[in-house]
Amino acid sequence: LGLVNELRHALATGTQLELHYQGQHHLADGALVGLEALLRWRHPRDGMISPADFIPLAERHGLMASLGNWVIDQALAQLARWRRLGMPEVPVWINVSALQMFQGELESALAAGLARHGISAERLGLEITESVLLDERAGDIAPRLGVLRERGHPIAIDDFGTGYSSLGYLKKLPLDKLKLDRAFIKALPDDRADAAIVGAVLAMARGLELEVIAEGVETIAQRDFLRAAGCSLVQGFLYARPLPAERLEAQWQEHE
Ligand code: G
Ligand code: G
Ligand code: MN
Ligand code: NA
Repeated sequence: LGLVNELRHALATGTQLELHYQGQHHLADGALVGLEALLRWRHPRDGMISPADFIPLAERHGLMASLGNWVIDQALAQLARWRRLGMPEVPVWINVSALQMFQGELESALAAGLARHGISAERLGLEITESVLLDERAGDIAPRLGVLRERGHPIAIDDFGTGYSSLGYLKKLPLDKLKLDRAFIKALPDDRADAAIVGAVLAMARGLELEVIAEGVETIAQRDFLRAAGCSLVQGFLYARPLPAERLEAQWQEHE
């Protein structure tokens, strides 16, 4: 129970939690088109704890709604600050957990946050992990995502290709983007199966008029394969690592 109470404390004070931001780029010219917000817990004793470790804990102990609301508020506060500083006005994308989706407070938390910080919904994208669609409650998701998208939020399916869900949902859900999971990118360009899968996903996405972001792009060879295959957007260490807001600001100021 120690770690849970420490997470409660971190949430109550807000001081140990941070969002880091990773660029999403146009493959053609490297231009920044978006930022993914990635949650970090800077634990005073244990150092950085990955969200992969503490999000399940938050979910088990009923803390996910407040953690999710903290992320929403923090991302919107950051967008407001960047606007004041005259920084690039690209959308920030937050990750939305299954529990946040099913608990049903997401819509009101988003609306309240946008109003509080004076940010329009177009600036806050929502990444929904594909595994959410496996849940038996997933039937309710399409109309709810429809409402959020009508309000202006861009919507992406995250970890695409790993959720073992039926492709039928691509027809039913209101989506803007597919984020192709980095498991498929890792062994490119040599792995023929991965190359075939990536090519097929890109062809399908063109037909469905969805943009694809390839995740986890680390090498020039991967980038060149993706460019030749017609992928338009990329995210990964080759372009940028997730960085604290201050580091990004410093980079932007250097490039001015
Ligand atoms: O940042 P990192 O690459 O270690 O992320 C690990 C996992 O945690 C990823 O699956 C990512 O989607 C998830 N994650 C990161 N930040 C958040 C967040 O704010 N909310 C949720 N629900 N998941 C997040
Ligand atoms: O599940 P989701 O796609 O939200 O997870 C994003 C995770 O991927 C984050 O933990 C982020 O740090 C990580 N990540 C981002 N770019 C790369 C990359 O190029 N290589 C690897 N190995 N991980 C990456
Ligand atoms: Mn993501
Ligand atoms: Na992903």
